[in-house]
Amino acid sequence: MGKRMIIKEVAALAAGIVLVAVCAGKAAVDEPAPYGVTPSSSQLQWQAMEFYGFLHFTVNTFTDREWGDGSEKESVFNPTDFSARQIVETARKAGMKGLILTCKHHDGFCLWPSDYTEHSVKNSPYKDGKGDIVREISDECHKQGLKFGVYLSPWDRNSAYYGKAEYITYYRNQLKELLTKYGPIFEVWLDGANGGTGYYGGANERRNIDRQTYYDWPTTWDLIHRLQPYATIFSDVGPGCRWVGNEHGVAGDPCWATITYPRLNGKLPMPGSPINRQLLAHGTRNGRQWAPAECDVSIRPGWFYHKSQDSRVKSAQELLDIYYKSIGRGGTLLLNLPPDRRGRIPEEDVKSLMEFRRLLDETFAENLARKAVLQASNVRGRLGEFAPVNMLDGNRESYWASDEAVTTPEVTFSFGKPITFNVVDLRENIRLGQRVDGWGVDFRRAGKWVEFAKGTAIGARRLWRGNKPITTDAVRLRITKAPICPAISEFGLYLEPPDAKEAARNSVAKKNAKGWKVVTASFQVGGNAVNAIDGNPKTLWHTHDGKSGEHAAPQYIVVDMLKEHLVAGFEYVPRSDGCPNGIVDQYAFYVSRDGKSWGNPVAEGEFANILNNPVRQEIMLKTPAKARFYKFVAQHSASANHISVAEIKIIEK
Ligand code: FUL
Repeated sequence: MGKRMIIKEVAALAAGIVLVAVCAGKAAVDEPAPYGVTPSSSQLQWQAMEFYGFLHFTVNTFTDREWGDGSEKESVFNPTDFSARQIVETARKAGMKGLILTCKHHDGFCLWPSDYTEHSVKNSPYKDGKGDIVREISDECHKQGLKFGVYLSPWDRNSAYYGKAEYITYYRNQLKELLTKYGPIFEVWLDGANGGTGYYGGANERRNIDRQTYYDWPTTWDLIHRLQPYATIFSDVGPGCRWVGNEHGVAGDPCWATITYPRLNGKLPMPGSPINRQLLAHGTRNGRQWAPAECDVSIRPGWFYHKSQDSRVKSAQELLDIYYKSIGRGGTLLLNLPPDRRGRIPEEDVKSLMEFRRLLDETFAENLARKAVLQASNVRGRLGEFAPVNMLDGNRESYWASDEAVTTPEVTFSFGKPITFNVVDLRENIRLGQRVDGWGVDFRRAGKWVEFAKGTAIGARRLWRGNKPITTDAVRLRITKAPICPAISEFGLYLEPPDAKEAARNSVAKKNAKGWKVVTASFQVGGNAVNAIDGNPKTLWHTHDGKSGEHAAPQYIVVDMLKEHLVAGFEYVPRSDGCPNGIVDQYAFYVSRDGKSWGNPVAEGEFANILNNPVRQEIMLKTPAKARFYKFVAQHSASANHISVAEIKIIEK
């Protein structure tokens, strides 16, 4: 069918509505056959939410930690001015369509009065033990029109059962409580962090489990499906949606909704198995499973509230950049808003979110493509069911499709008066699978086509953000590669307001003074220990040498600050090149006035969750100490048998 059909339409919205109406009765007849694996109806609903929030709130909020070890007393959980209304309202005003609450994080503390443990709100001072945070947040979500989801950490550092068979029953019992008492649940969030040291009912030991077999996940997934048939199950391996492979909220480019997981001993990998992060970020073209990416990120460096991070809330422009790299690459965006010790979203965070919302609203207020006259190289059907104007009606269901054999059709958008844009917005009708392998968008300059944007995957949504606004009288969309006819449901051209791209606010960085010296380091290659204090996070001190191989933790470095300083704390900056090797997750820190007598460490502990979220770690001393020398000991690395340090910085009083 090589015919070249020219269809002219004035793209008035009214025309779009008429065409959709026609399409409703007729679509099934000549609709293109679905391609490859396709989403379930709950996955489609989930995908349409696009943007929703995470609430990390528990004992950690009060102990200033990222991971509790399970020994926390219930009495520490004591929000002074908790307001589910303020939290949900903030999320709603930011444009979020749902909220997922950490009902139980790794420390095992339950935000609802579970019948199966004493380690919960019922033994906390909050509302004299009569409170139920899960109830308050879920009720408020339903009241304000947001969906509600639950995070129930499989790893429980409090439970004496953990590591034994009983724990699985305990875990499922808790899941049943959450899935039967709090209304509809849109997502169940199953974390991959698992096993290791913990309190475990007072045993204080390391418990390792076999991630493939211990949890018997398929039975738990069935339970979830039975109790909440519309809930999407999140984990690094789905089955509903997949982790994107990082905690920066950034999807790969391209990011396919389908994925083929490599088998482990002939079986599908289970949550927490080591899966190549690039595979998670990109998915697999024509993959076996529909498990689209969910991009999780916190508005602050940590997942829980820490006062010390009040000045490091992501700016509206930083959030916008994440939006384009997550939702704009076909994923969903799960943005964490950590309530503070009052039990409210802090003012700084609200301000940044509202500004972010304003920038988004201003950007997407008007689809300039609606002003165009459209010409398609090919249109499927005769009654306009699949006409290109369907791409302008804001409806994911209606779409432009070409005849069966036409896989590289084009549409030209001609404007009576020139328009100015810098953002392109594309969607496929994913109900029919992910069909497009290549696309391009051009604009016309002095009668010639100039390429503006191009890519491979489209999927649920593809946003392209140009650096400079383009003024033009015509734009062309080309589908350049597809195995079958495409089904494009939306096409938009938008102009961002000028302040959308302001330079991202710099977070306050502590600088090492020039001239400080490395006195000694336990191991270094060619003097590279100095890289830990050179102020350049791109250069590393690492204990991996081409000749002698890897040198495992513990490793230390001693630095002379040349004169006495009042040391209030220090920062460990992990490598940021995407490679996890050598990232330190346990440390000790010493100070000395003379470089000879050191005494006990002035700080010691874990950099919790650093592997998944490799951001700089700020550790404050209990009391500032006068010192000329400091010693940083990397006691354990989270990956590989050596250690790596981008920077160690001193925070002065
Ligand atoms: C991780 C956890 O270990 C973090 O603490 C946080 O909850 C993050 C969203 O998931 O795996």
